[in-house]
Amino acid sequence: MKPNVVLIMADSLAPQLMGSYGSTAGATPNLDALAQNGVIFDRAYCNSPLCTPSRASMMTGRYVSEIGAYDNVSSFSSEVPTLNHAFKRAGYQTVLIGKMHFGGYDQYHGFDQRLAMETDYSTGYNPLRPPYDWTLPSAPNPGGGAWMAASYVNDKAWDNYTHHWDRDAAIHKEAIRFFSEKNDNDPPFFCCVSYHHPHNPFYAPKEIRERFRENNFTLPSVPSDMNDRYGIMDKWLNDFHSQPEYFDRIMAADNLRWLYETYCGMVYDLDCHAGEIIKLLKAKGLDKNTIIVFTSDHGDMLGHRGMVQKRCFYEYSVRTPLIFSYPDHFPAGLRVKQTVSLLDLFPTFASLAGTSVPQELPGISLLPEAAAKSEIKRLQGIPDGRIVFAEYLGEGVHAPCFMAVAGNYKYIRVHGFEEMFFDLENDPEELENQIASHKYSGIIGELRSSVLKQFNPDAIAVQALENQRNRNYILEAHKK
Ligand SMILES: [Ca+2]
Repeated sequence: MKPNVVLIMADSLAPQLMGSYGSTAGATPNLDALAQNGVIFDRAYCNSPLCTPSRASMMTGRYVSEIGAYDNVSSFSSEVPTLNHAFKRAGYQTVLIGKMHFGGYDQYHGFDQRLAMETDYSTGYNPLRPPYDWTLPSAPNPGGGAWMAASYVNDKAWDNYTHHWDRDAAIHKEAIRFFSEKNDNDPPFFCCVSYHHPHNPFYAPKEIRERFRENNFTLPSVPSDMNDRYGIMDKWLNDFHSQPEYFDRIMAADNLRWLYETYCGMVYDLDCHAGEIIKLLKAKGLDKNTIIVFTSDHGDMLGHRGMVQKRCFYEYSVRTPLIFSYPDHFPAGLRVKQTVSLLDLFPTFASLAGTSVPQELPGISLLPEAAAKSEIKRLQGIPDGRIVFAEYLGEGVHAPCFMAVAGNYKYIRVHGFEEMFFDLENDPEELENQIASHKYSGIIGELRSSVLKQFNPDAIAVQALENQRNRNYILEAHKK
């Protein structure tokens, strides 16, 4: 009997705020228990730290430059197979409950059914979304305004912003109904329940926020010369996010406390929802034959390095939680240190469903790691030092940007402009760019070659700019 797969997704959840990843905030008791009974991937990365591209790349198992899903507006072709098609070929029902932020007309991409569908993001290709143009000077987001750095300041503007809260409640209601109606002799299903929390703007009801009042958060702080440490990509993104205007207000101790209390309140709400799903699956007897996977599309900088939002390749932005739970099949409490990425979900799910992938994909099945500890040595494991890549080809930057991470080393390439290199073990806050350090020249060389072997930055720049030009042409047409 094929196992059901339930993928629970957060949006913008930095794993660093979860108990199972070391946080003491206590925002994730249910997800921590899931991790304790399952396999937790310590070093999981998304492959493009922004909603639409991250999700498109996760769903297709391919890099966004290959499928044209560059930013939050661009679409990818309905002819690119997704992991849904793998499930469907194996006889699964495929259901999406909640958010997926697909760009373009195809809002299904192989999902049989969508419940609690987005109402605000992308209910079809909207050519009137603000255009992005890498050839224009660095500037604040033309369409973002209050959603950028301003939303990281406690100025009461968001005190009554209940949209994400309400939408998540609606998504959750559909999820509970869906699982309530399932029985263990039904055909297998793949169900993705995808919430908004803890995506900014930040709002949590007072009583939820106050749960975290006494917590001794380690709040981010930056050195006084932080401005000199920013690379070109940081400066572009800070401009795009209007970070310079709000930096002092964001980084004030009182404000950071509010930010972390509220963020944890949103994470807590998400955790309660996940907990109810897990409990319901158990009550229905579905837990024995259901794999639960938990992840997020990317994280949020939350003031680390003085930055906000995502889009960049620092740990708070590009890392994601990744937990697999399949009691009696996967080992309990296995912590995988190896670098993995969301591209690995497609091959993993295809092998769980017992079907093939459509073509050679860059990801690998994580099942060897998820199998019993004693079996790992026998199975073909993930080679040490595996390099994981990410791209950023969206709004706010002005050239293709790439990341390669292997072990504790991270290489960033802003094509045609700059390279950066960080030793995450000695410098977890990523404050010391070691690109010129002789000590690391060998590793830097290897990571640089790996990026240039994996991607063709010049060709990607041409494609991305052409895509922007075409969309701007259409936008102008619609304005007449
Ligand atoms: Ca997102």
